[in-house]
Amino acid sequence: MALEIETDIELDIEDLKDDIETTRKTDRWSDAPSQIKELFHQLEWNIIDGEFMDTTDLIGPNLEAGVSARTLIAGPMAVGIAEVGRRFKADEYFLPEVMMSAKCMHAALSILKPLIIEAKTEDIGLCVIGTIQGDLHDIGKNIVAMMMEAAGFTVIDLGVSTPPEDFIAAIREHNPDIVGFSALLTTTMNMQGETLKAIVAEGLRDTVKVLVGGAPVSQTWADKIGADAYCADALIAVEKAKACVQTHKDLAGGAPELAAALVAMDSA
Ligand code: B12
Repeated sequence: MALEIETDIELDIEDLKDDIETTRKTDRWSDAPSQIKELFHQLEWNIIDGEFMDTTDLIGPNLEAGVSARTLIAGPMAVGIAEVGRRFKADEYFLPEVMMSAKCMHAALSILKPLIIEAKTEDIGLCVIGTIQGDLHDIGKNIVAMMMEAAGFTVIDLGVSTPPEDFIAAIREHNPDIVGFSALLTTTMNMQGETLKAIVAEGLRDTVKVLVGGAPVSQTWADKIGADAYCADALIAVEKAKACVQTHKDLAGGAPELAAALVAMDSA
């Protein structure tokens, strides 16, 4: 049984700088053995520094130490890329640095993906996910897709810049329980609404539960466009997706009771 370490950490972007600089003092991974803490720190910093080769080299020792792929993704990898986001926002990093860190995330995720799929023991539902048209950001979407796989969903990933018609074709072909839209730009988040309108126009709305996410997205936005749920991160996405196919499986996509029940999970 692979080691699962508590990764439900507060990623307050404003506090992250102090937190990263005093990382050993804050002891983020308090329930991890010391050897694993060191491996986590190295992985986190290699992503921040965009050290592509070293990042991939660090995955093996972490796995050999017994850490699960899921813990690595939701833990040190998520913290590392969040710090990159903070540096970009603060003009400490520019696009080349961000692209190096993104490359590290992609390489690490592609090593971990087969392990996540292999470890899957149940099939609880089907999820179609994609980054919305015009948007090329896919790190967060990939993390959500992998966490959903790890939780027992079969995931059909439509990739980046996905036009509404591709979502519709995938719904017709795969009959998913869940459809997920990712948007990272204020200029593309509107396409979440447009894609949802297209799903409604095709008469498919009540057959799917629609989850939305991405940095500029919020609960207010999800309410405005009529999505079933906003998910702030991959762990919340998994919890809400599971609720959609288990506790609330009899509620149709678009039902106000479903949206209310999923919002209530945020304060539970
Ligand atoms: C990495 C990055 C890039 C990389 C993308 C690499 C890749 N393959 O993804 C590169 C360098 C290519 C890039 C390009 C650009 N970027 Co950029 N980028 C970022 C950065 C630094 C990090 C994003 C990221 O990966 N975060 C880490 C992941 C794990 O977090 P996340 O995406 O939020 O995902 C989590 C949740 O949101 C949620 N979630 C996400 N998707 C979904 C989907 C579903 C269904 C659910 C349920 C949940 C969910 O779960 C995820 C996991 O926990 C952000 C800064 C930021 N703070 O977000 C800027 C940022 C998004 N980029 C920005 C900009 C402006 C751009 C460019 C326009 C820059 C340019 N001048 O060219 C281009 C746009 C290209 C395009 N057309 O899409 C701005 C957007 C500002 C705005 N208001 O719109 C940001 C916010 C930076 C900033 N502060 O200015 N970028």
